[in-house]
Amino acid sequence: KERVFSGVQPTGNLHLGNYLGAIKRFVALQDSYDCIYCVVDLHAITAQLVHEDLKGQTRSITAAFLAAGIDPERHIVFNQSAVSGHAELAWIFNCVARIGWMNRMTQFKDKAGKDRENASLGLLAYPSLMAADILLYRATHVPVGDDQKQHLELTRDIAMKFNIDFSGKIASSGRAVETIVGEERIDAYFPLTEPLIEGPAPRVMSLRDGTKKMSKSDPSDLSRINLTDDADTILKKIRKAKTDPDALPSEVEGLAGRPEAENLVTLYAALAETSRASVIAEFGGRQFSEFKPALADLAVEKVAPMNGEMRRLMDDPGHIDAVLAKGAAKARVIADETMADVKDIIGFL
Ligand code: AQP
Repeated sequence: KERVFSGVQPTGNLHLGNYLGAIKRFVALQDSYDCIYCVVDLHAITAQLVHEDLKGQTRSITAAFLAAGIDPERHIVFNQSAVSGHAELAWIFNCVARIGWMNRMTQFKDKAGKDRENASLGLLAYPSLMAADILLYRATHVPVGDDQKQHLELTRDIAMKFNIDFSGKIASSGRAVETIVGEERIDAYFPLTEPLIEGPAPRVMSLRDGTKKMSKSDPSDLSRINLTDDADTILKKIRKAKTDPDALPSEVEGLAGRPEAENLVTLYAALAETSRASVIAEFGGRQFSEFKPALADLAVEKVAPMNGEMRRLMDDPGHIDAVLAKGAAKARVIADETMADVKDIIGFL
């Protein structure tokens, strides 16, 4: 079976964007791939070094994985810092990647803001660590939201450069995984990972501004629906969601140029597991005052069971820690093998 890797940062409450753009897809891929799902705590310290409760956040993301339906027995669930290969391979990739590649990343520009000189070096090197996460397991597919597309292209660039720079050694190591047919044929060690960005809602937008993505770090809690929100909070947030004054259009095409309306219809469709066209067939021509309560009821119906299960799991942190430790042991077996190969290919004694 081909291998899937993806990660989520323990940097705050998970929201519907994380769920619909990533975690729901993680669950669906379990039947067709060997899956490795990671709570990426090393990434969490790139933008902000000190966290009040990093352990609690790590357990909470793990609880969300399990509550959503990820099976840690059949697949691997662990936290990144428990497997040292991530940091080790990231260092090597820091020497493969070029500074110019990192400087072009839009996430770095957004997160560093105007004061770039003061951003952590880790924030600049974030995509290098992400490439290490994926390639440590030689994963072939990575399910992510649309915001991660550029980082995945960089992962491919890093894999390609490593494969080319060390092609002779890779060929003689007997560990080549594939031969790339392009301008030239080379023996590759790392696969060129495919992003899996399709899915019902690869880019969920903020409830306060339809042009910004729904984000954990948005200062306004009204901008997102957290998986931990109760029914009243969800109702309130959807009631207050920004919209334009017009009714919903009678055709899907009518959503163009109406980002807030488009976002709410996309959310409804993703939650109901239907198409936007059928949402419009049902609600087209109706006012937001009618559509919003229906959307809120649906969101509550979908979020509440997961919320309950997360709370139940969080009552037993010992169990969550045991799941992570077991997952890390399984991950380490694959990671150690890759690191031994990589060290040999580079020529470390
Ligand atoms: N709005 C979104 N729509 C669809 N998918 C999304 N993802 C994040 N936001 C959206 C996807 O969720 C996965 C885990 O995200 P992460 O925590 O690793 O990364 P992030 O992009 O930093 O998440 P946030 O919530 O947006 O946090 P901040 O505010 O720190 O930027 C990823 O697959 C991501 O694509």
